[in-house]
Amino acid sequence: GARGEEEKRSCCSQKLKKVPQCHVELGQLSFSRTHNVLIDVNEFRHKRILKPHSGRHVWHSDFVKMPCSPESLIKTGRVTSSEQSRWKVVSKQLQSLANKTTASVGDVEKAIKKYNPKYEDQWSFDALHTFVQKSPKEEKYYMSVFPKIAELASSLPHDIKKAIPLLKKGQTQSITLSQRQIACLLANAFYCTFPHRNSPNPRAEYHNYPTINFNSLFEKWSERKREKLRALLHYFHTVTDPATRLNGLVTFERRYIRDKDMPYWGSCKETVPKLHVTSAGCIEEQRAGMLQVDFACNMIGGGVLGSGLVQEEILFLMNPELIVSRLFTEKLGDNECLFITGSQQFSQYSGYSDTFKWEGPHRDDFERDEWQRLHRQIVAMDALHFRHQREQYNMKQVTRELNKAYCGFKAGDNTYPDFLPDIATGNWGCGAFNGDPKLKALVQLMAAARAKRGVSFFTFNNFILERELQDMHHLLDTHRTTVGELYELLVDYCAVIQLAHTHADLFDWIRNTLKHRSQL
Ligand code: AR6
Repeated sequence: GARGEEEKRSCCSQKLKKVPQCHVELGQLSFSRTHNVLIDVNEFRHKRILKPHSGRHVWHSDFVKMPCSPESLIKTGRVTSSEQSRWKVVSKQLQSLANKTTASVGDVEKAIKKYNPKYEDQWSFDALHTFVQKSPKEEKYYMSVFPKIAELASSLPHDIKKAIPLLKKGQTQSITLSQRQIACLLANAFYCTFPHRNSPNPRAEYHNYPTINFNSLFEKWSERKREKLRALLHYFHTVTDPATRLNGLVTFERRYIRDKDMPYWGSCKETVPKLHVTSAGCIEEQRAGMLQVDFACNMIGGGVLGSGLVQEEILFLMNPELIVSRLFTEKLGDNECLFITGSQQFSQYSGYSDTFKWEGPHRDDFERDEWQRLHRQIVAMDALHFRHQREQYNMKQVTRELNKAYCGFKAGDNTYPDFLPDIATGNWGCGAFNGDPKLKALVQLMAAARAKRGVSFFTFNNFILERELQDMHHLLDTHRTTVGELYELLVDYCAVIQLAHTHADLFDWIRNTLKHRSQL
């Protein structure tokens, strides 16, 4: 029957590679020029203890400016301009919240505005107010979790004892920190303590970084905000519960490839990689153990702290530790991606966008690697945002997307592709960013072929695309079409589209062209 046919099609590919079966054993966790570890590596090696590494905070443009840095000052007094230590003011507010058993949203707002006096009239907390007011009885824990978040935030000087480097443009750099440290940083984000991060001015010091303070989450009530707050408060509720053991590490790695090290696509000899296509399920549910693609914004996390609620934002809400990347990841350039290894999933959801709902806690049962990181690897890669569909049929744009995907799929230095898991992806760049799903699917297949990795492709309930992609893959496979030949086909196709008044479908066009050529 149809189902049998379907299964034959989807199982015809060889088995997909996944971690932990497919994994290169890691060397000892260690610090290097390009790898900053925020815990004490000796304690970790010998006793498996996650203790903050001692060092010092640095007030410098290469590092995150911390609210507990002695250099961080706050203006007090409206008339006379006297200054005092920011952390003194902040920790006083946090401590007095932490001493309560319950705190109202009014208390939270008042505290936050005390050390953000500039935004007293600008920041609204209406969403947080409405959220708590309207929350059902069984979720009334919110008022008691605010003090706990404050307590967690106030331990910042004990949890982070050295400077956190910024992951800047044009560099390959990584940061490893403990889940506890991430929780503490996120608690500070919740309480909007990070200095220099609030100015919307395009010339502001951090204009090239995503926002990190949560104030934008607390304003402009909507159903979306309700579900976001449910997910995030659940995270804080869990991590502040004494019964929870946060005993892992997470690594954030920015990878950059120079233009001259990018493949010369027109002469690549690889043929299409193995491919598994399905319209059922989604990346994160079905493909545990594979490299999961985050359909990212160049400002990592996109609208997670605002009103955005599509693939990336949902991923970040389910795995809130990802949000801390916004603290230190500069806007991604064309040849770079961010890899996150070890983040934990805390929640489950249903729906998408306006129908998105937080569905309760998730027990993460992933195994851990030698560095005590959960075996979950995510790569954030940002596609181009096309205002008009036509813009994308242009080899400059196509090549940019090929390079970006290649950067996301390529094995890191000193790693053999054989030991890497395959890639779980789908309609990258084809929702909010307006891309053509067929063109983007080919681009990703070409990049994966070059990186020598298989692909598991989720069409997200698109049955037609599922079938068409399987057929196209089959065609390219039988013709032994190489990546270079495909690239040349795209060159021709773009030329046709630029000239034509009507839109020829990419797959139809390739099919006809290949057929025509084989008849010559
Ligand atoms: N698994 C598989 N496929 C999915 C999933 C999933 N979990 N979720 C969505 N899709 P979109 P973009 C499919 O619009 O176009 C964010 O604000 C679904 O078909 O999230 O790259 C970012 O921060 C959907 O239409 O990605 C960026 O700013 C398609 O993938 C921006 O959106 C694209 O999902 C990126 O937009």
